[in-house]
Amino acid sequence: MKFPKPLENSNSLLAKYLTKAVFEQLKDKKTTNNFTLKDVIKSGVKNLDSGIGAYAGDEETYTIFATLLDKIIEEYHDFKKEDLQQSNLNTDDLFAPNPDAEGNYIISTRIRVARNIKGIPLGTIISKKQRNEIEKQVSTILKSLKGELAGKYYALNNMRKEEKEALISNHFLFQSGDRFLEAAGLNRDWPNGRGIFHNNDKTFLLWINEEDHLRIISMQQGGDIKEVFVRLVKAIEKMQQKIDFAYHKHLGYITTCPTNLGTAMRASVHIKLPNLGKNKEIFQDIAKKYNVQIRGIDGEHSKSKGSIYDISNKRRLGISEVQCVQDMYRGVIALIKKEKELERN
Ligand code: ADP
Ligand code: DAR
Repeated sequence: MKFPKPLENSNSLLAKYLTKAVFEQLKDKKTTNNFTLKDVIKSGVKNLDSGIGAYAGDEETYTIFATLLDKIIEEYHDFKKEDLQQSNLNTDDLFAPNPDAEGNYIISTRIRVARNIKGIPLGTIISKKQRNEIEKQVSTILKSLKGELAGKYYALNNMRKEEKEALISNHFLFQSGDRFLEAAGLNRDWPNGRGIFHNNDKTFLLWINEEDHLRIISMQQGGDIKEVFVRLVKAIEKMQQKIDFAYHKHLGYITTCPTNLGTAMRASVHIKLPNLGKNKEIFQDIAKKYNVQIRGIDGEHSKSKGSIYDISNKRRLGISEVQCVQDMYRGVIALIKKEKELERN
């Protein structure tokens, strides 16, 4: 393997931390699942506009390639090697009265966590057989859920095009992976082994074999963030009664992308902010101050539509799940306050 020269034209964290010395140290290493340095970096080498540029193939990747990944993780999450991840799913610890009870700004709230099954390779190198086994195991557990979480599983293989498009347009279903995920090998055998479960109210959803083995999702219209969090915790507790998830005392929940490590949680609102949309600098300053990320409303790398933005916690590692939601909440409060000020000008 030769040093990937194209990285010299990239501003990704991969480009920053894969020095010639680190490359020489890691170029012949591989995990017991034969995940190599080339596998770790291929998405970032192909997509020079990556922010991170690296993906894992299994839990071991984070140990074998720690010389590179620890630096990326430390900078992205501001998380030191000696820090430990502290999980807290106690919903009583969350202070989040609805910040928009009148419904003038917040369209919808969604909180998700990623989970991967202990001992099974991640989506980047999982075999077709292993992926299908996950689909069978997880969909069987989901079909046994009762009460508010009861619902139906839809394998992408058997889903009609119109059904799929309707779920995507309503923000319930994932689209086939973008070029970053494609280059990482996450779209292999698409749509085999992929599917979505949702309860009858479509407020609890679970994705199987998208970017991670599971994405556990709670979502609803409006800004009752606490209610969304309570439902998510209930769903997580049900799933972890039956499945042993990959967890590390330093890195927390193990995920395919280093940006999702730790809580693996993204808590977001879709929110109408027309005036902030016209004052991008103020918008970005508030987002930076409150550690929130601004996205478009049709998934990562998408654009805002109708002055509606996806606002979510940026930090996922080194803070607890309650703090992730609290980060998003505080950011939303500050953004609504500024939007109201700008309305008056
Ligand atoms: P994630 O990694 O959390 O899944 P994405 O940005 O890829 O994030 O979003 C996945 C899907 O979830 C997209 O269809 C997006 O429109 C939808 N989504 C994210 N946040 C919200 C929200 N607060 N309300 C409604 N839909 C949402
Ligand atoms: N686009 C890749 C991944 C960034 C985080 N998003 C994920 N994991 N969906 C990048 O390196 O920018």
